[in-house]
Amino acid sequence: MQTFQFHPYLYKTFLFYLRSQNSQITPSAYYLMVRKIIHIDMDAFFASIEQRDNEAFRGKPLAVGYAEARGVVAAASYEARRYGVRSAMPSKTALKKCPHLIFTHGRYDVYKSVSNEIMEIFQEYTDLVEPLSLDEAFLDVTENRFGISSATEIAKEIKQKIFEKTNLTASAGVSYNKFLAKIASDYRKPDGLFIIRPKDGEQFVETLEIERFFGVGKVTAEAMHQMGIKTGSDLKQFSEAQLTQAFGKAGHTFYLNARGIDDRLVEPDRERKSMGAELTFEHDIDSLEQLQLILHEVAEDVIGRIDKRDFIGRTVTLKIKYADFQIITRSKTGFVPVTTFEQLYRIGLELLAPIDTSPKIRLLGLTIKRNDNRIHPADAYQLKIQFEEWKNER
Ligand code: TTP
Ligand code: MG
Ligand code: MG
Repeated sequence: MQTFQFHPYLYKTFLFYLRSQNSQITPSAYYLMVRKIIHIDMDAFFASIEQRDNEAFRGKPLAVGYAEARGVVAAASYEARRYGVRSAMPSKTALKKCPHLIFTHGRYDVYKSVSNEIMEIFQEYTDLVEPLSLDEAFLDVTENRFGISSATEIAKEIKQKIFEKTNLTASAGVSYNKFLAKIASDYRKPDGLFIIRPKDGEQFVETLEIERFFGVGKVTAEAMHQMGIKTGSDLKQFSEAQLTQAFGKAGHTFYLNARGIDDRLVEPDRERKSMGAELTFEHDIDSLEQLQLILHEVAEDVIGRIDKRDFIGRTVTLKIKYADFQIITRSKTGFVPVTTFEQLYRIGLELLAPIDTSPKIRLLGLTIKRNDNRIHPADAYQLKIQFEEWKNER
């Protein structure tokens, strides 16, 4: 069946638009907006590389790190894991669990170059690659360079290519959001491939231990246990208000994740956090009209510097430096990415209007900053208007 495929940002905007219309998303509407996300993670990464490059290590319990008193295990081979040896474990403990554990020192330049090799493979499919560490990344393959409609097919190909190029195995998770794709990649390790389909996501999450949820560390897990929350299904019993009261902003995330929903975008690493420009005037200025002209110039400069496909900043910051070198900044965060001169200039004017221009000013700067892409549903009503605006601008 052919489903609609949205550009990831359109997906996002549309999702919030729907929510603003009717606080509940119907399953069918959600299905129409489905994204295809893959999470790939190398198996026992450092340890597998050492086993690949040294025959003596193959099939043996191996730890990468220092065996000395204060050493810790960076990576453990699967053979070592059978004895309970894990990453971040003190070497002393590891040796107690597995007395014949072999230690070898890390070769980080080699790990980095293997990492580059796998990242290159990901890039063959899409620009939307978000590396999380040397050995793993998210890919949004909703649209991909080969027009392959099956994300599972892509995941298989990638695993194959990684093996051909590096002689190492990776595990892949395929799903419709980051949260589930990451859990899926871990589910059948090593050399695994696991798919969580949209129709199964919510049920899958019910059985999930709370420790596996995104953002649940030791402290949060303990707090949840106190509340009687052990699994996703326990978590679901709590209202959004209860969860935000207990966990602040994260509570909102837990509420959505418990329903298999995760709106975070795959954000390419090379996407800059912010892009800006500023101008120091030859002569200090105190007229608003003149500042507006300068704003015009600076805004053009900033827009000229951003790559419109990749940069999705929504926060605009105006910086003013007075003649006495005092600096003030004023920011505004909108609901759609600022990508055009008209948008940026308009927001810049709004920020400039209330600023005191009676003391002389020596510098004006303008920056667009990338945000995390969460928008609180309470703010979502605004999107209706902005969605229309955004459509017109396309
Ligand atoms: P991971 O992907 O977490 O682990 P892994 O690849 O060794 O094993 P798995 O098959 O479960 O994915 O981390 C990747 C590499 O990062 C790992 O090989 C070593 C390094 N690392 C550390 O140096 N310290 C740590 O605490 C962890 C978790 C990893
Ligand atoms: Mg790994
Ligand atoms: Mg990893």
